[in-house]
Amino acid sequence: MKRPLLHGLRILLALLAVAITGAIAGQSAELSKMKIIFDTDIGGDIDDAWALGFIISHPEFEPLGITITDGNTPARARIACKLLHVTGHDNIPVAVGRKTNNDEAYQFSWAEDFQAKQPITQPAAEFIVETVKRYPGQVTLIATGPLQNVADALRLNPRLGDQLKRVVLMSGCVYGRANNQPAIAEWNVVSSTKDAQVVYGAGLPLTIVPLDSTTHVLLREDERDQVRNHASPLTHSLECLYRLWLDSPGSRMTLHDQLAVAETASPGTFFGKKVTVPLVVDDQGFTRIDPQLGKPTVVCLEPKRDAFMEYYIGQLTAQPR
Ligand SMILES: [Ca+2]
Repeated sequence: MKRPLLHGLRILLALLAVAITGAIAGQSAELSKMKIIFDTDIGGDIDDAWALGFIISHPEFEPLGITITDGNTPARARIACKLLHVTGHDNIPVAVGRKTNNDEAYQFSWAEDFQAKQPITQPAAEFIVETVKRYPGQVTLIATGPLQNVADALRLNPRLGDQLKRVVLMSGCVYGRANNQPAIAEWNVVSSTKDAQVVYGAGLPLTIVPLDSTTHVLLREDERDQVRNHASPLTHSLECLYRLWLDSPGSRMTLHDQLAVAETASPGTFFGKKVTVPLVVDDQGFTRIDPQLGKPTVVCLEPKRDAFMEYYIGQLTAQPR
């Protein structure tokens, strides 16, 4: 073989080796990511949008899809679609759950004319069932809204829990809230109590982040400034939605849903205490300990506020401007 030809062949082989190594490395990085489905009532309280921002900016998550629950689900879905589109995540599908009313919320105006990314036609519950089946034992479901979609998925497949890696809910109130306030029937439970009863009673690998924890974690103005001043497409969108949500200048976001995302990303890291107790949802929407009827549920307590906030804001502001 002539020398130049041999040299060329060597270069070609070296390039091929680099390409193969890169592909394997890329594939194993993808394999090691945490597969998640995020079920959300985005567009009501502000924490859902900021939780979705957390999810798409987190390098260790592989979001398989976003499912939209409760109330005016098509309008909520437009917000999720727009947030994904403007941040370059058109590849993440959005599936819409059943519409339970025609409510309007100020945040809906942010995306009311948005068309560039559309939800998929498959309903949310079917999407959950099929996606979990495709990756048995690998998917973590994070749900931060009323539980219609998760309950509907369980109605379609009562054995769903056997295929799920983990379910993390922002949900419930077990012992009481911040500032020694008593336990209440928490919104995500009481808005759709029968669905919550299905989910809590299904024997899922269930962890909840309840009001006991979340009511301790409010956004400070300097922390909002940090996010706003980063001025990326993501943080700009989150600030726009925040302004639409504000009903008075003194309002502050409670980071309910983001704490559930943080617990998913790094189990236990941001809570001083986790207990496993037998929980039921009663007919009034309270999450109560019931040793006879309750299913074992991990409850996250004593949030480490500052460590969590540093981690959270660090993720939101790590995105390119
Ligand atoms: Ca929510």
